[in-house]
Amino acid sequence: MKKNNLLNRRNAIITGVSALGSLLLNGCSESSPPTYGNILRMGDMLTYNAHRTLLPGQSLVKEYAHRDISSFPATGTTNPGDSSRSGFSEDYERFHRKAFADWSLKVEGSVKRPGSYSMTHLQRFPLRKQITRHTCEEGWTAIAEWTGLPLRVLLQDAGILPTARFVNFIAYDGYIDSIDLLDSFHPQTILAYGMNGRNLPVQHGAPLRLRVETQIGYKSMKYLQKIVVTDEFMDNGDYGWAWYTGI
Ligand SMILES: Nc1nc2c(c(=O)[nH]1)N[C@H]1C(S)=C(S)[C@@H](COP(=O)(O)O)O[C@H]1N2
Ligand SMILES: [Mo]
Repeated sequence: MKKNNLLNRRNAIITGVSALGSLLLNGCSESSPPTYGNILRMGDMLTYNAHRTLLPGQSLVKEYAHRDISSFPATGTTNPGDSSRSGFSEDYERFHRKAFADWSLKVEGSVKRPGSYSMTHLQRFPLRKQITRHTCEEGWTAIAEWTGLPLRVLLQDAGILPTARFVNFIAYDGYIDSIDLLDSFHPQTILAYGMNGRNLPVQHGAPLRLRVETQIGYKSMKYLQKIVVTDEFMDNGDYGWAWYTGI
């Protein structure tokens, strides 16, 4: 490693530590994951601690060029409107039949203005496009371009309360998960309605999915139904996987 790189790296770490310091002062970050203490979830501690100590909270993951876009498998639930498969939702089937025209995203919990956002409303916010690599815990990766609004923008529009600490996501197929505020306010954490320049396809989470680029693939929830902001951590078990899986 060249001396310059070393110095840059050292500076990045110093900046990171001081950024973390100011976040701690603001009560915005913690050095232990909320699953700390649960013997079965000890793995969270390793990645969470390392990330939160060494990386500036808002450091960006790598973004790619259009020529890097790859084929993209669909995994887990690929259509909650299919009654012959697990994760079936009658509501989803109804929205799907009308091309999601009357679908809306509910936002509840520790926000000043709980309510629903239609797709037209969501698409009026400033958008972000990013070409990123998705890493699935099954061992494959794929690159796509995502279009959506930063989660931060939605949380600020709903008026996130100062007591809030976690953002929970509920999907039509019954998937429930959460991320902390540092990841929620990360510039690349977006609510995506577009993939590779088209509307998000059903197998990839239509009409709206989460992209948490700082963590492994299963945190990027598809088929979003509702967002609930909470002051306390709710442990949904993550289907036996780690709650925090920083990459
Ligand atoms: N609602 C929901 N979200 C989900 C899943 C799922 O089954 N249901 N699978 C997760 C996993 S394990 C991965 S790797 C990605 C897969 O996204 P893709 O189908 O677009 O490749 O979505 C994640 N989000
Ligand atoms: Mo995955």
